[in-house]
Amino acid sequence: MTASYRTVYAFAREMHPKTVKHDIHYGTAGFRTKASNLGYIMYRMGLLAVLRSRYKQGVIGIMITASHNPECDNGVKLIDPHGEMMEQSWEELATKLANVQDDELEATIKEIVQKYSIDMTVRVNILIGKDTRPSSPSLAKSVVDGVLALSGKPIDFGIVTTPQMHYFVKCRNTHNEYGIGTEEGYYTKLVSAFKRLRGDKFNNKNYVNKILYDGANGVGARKIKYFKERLGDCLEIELHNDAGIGTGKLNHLCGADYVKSQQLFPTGVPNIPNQRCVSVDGDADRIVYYYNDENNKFHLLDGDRIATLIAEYLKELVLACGIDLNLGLIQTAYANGASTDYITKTLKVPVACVSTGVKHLHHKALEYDIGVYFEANGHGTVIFSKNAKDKLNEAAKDNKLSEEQQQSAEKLLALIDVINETVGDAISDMLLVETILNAKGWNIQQWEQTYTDLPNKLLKVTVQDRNLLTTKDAERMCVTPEGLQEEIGLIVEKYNKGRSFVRPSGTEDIVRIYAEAATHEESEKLAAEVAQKVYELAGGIGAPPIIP
Ligand code: 16G
Ligand code: MG
Repeated sequence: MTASYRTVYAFAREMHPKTVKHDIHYGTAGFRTKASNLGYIMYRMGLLAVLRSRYKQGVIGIMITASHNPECDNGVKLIDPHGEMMEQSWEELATKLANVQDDELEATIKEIVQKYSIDMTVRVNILIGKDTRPSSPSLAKSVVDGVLALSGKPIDFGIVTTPQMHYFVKCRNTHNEYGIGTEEGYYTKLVSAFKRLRGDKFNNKNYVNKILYDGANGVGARKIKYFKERLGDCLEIELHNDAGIGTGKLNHLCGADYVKSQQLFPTGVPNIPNQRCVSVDGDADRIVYYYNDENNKFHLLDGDRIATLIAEYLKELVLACGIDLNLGLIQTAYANGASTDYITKTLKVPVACVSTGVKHLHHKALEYDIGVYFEANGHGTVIFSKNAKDKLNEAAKDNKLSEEQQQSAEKLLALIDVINETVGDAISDMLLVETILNAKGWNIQQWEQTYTDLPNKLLKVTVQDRNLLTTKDAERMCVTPEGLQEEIGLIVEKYNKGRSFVRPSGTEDIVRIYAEAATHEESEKLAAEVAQKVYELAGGIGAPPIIP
């Protein structure tokens, strides 16, 4: 025991010394910064994963990725046994372990072991995955050293998408009840459910069985090839932005985050009028749909659109089954006001608003029999409770029910298998959307016509210290700096259908501003006015924002 603790320090000192003086925090989605600063953090997260795994008596996952960030960044997050993000109470431990001096590592570990009464003799497996960033292989090596230093067993899954990692972890911990915990098992589960749902009926009415896919030059481009092989004619996927390791510009002028935040068509995808396109992000856990019309006008169908499409379809199927299941939709303050209106007033599905970050949405969604959650940026999934699954399984076999009822239950069961319930999964979400569009016989315009988005604008302001800005009410209200919320209120009042909020980013040293209003010009002006106030009252640095 003592020996392994000594290894911890020796490994740190000799191979993974702390190289950054300032503290770094476990943020919204783990640690994320310049890849060159992450070696020792990776090593320490390897250590933490072993502690967490022994404490939870389950397999823990580690994903190395910086998602939609530039290629020179990287990051790391831990995945808990059910395949969800690591419990929040351990984020503090992660931050502490990341920031202590090398010679304090042993003592910090001992403290954690004591506090949580961790049995350090338990054998544990840690699953490790990484995205396509050139820095990922060496960072993975540092993670492995951390796992070995505390006598855990690292299992390397190589290059995988973030949602694949979440899936693998859940499979291992459910002894493959959730699915087979290999890449092959993942493809087989999703593709066979998709084929079951599609049957031999496609090109249903206006549905066109072809999609252009922007892989963001990342892991999403690699993995879609395995889907293409298996899907065959069932869904024609034309792949673009598929650069190999280190050769393409990951997320540069392409990918889901670029398309959503810039509201622009990506480079590298052919511009064909009215052609349905999708972009995924650098670790393939986000997806957005879009097209250019015949006048070359860009139309975006983001996470809110996907959420409403899914919620509507699920509601129809649940009604057709005649089973009493409660369905809820979870959004964040970024959700377009028009989508929230449509969901509550037209679909009559209850909506909850929570803080930004997948863990908050996921957590809330667990309160429903069927919880649909999506961030506007395209990250989201659906979770089905055990109660829902049990009832559907019964209904599918219940001969007292009508044929239509039984078939609807069967459809819902197949949908569950297309969905990656552990976390938002771009490719799984795409298969789900394609299933629904095909079932409805809709083209992308028909989907878009369900409601009209309010024009909106995202801005950011660099500030001295983003922690000075605090919020409440699911980030919709600003608490400090004093007076800022009142000022925002006064500005918003001037705009027709105006809404705006500000929040400190959890991943960058900036404050984000969101604004929506009746017209494009108004939304831009509103965002800029609010940005100016943030700059003034929250310690903006650099050039002040300009009103258009
Ligand atoms: C991370 C979050 C995402 C959130 C985004 C906000 C996860 C897996 N990802 O990418 O959900 O929308 O951060 O970024 O939780 P921000 O705090 O910089 O605005
Ligand atoms: Mg991502």
